[in-house]
Amino acid sequence: MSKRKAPQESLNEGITDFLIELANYEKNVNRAIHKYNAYRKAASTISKYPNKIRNGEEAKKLEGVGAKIAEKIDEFLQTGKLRKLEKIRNDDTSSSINFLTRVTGIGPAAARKFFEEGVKTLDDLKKVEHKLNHHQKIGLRYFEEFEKRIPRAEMETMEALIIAELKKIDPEYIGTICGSYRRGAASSGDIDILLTHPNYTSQTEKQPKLLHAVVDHLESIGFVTDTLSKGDTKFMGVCQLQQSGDEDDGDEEEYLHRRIDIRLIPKDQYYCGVLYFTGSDIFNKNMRAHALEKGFTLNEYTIRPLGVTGVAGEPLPVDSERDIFEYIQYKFKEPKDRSQ
Ligand code: DCP
Ligand code: MN
Ligand code: MG
Repeated sequence: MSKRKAPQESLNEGITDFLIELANYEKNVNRAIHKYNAYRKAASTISKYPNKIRNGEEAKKLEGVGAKIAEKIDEFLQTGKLRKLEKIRNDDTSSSINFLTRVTGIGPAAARKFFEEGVKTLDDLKKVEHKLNHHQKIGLRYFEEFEKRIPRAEMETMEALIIAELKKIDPEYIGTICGSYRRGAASSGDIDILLTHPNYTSQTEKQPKLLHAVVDHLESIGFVTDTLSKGDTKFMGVCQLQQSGDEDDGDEEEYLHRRIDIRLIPKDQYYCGVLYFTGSDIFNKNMRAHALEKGFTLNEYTIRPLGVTGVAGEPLPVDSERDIFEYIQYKFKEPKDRSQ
């Protein structure tokens, strides 16, 4: 999971930027996840709108844009700013809490707790390092590096390396780099890897070794540098590409440390996992809503039919992403068209 989303590029960038800033404020400071979702949804529809929005009335015709957001759009277009945002930016509590949540491992609740203890800045955090848990300490150590997005070319190099190493451990591993990279993004916030193996299904025993063998191997070649958390099916950590020897003229820049998530998924649930972790989160929400309308419940593991009483039945067999789209009669979308 990456913390900082790429800014939306569109004709209406000013509007989508302020909506995303408001969304983050609602999530991090107020812990109002519904408001966060509402602002994100409005920003997403507006970023897809092909014309330059002239006023709130025009925006209100779009899905997810209500009267209150339309009003803010009018204020922004007329004055070039938003009083609400100016206030939030100038408010010590809001700006400090918002800042602290940029450290991986510090969520809205921890940020508020630190703030109440007088901890507001990176320097403050360094002074109370003993109060941070392991995840937060790593977040602090690599703060500047994790703030930088990963260029697609570097993602491609990491993909090639990871897939090649997987095959060395066991040629039967199946791995897919999902997230924004799979959607074709020019840059990504982190690396999201999904992993499965034909010997591992929801009917067999848990096989944490399948995950740990990969993590240990990536560590042994110096690619994985730190662990944030490691469970039976999910690894969260840090990785770094090594500079290749050939262009070693001394002033070569080192690669940055990057956030990496690896998930091990039973083979029969793999494509529901790939679909979910390819996202975007907004696309997932819309597709789930559509599934419900068609009488199915869809999550990161399975798709199941809903009976007349609303009780979910047995998982349906899935052998590809397309299967899932077909069950719910949803027009197939290539990953690059799944931003909403
Ligand atoms: N996801 C989701 N809902 C969430 C979090 C994640 O549906 N609340 C899914 C969709 C995301 C995917 O998981 O695309 C990966 O999560 P990331 O936070 O890594 O998001 P992206 O990879 O899309 O963007 P980024 O480039 O910022 O990493
Ligand atoms: Mn991620
Ligand atoms: Mg990602």
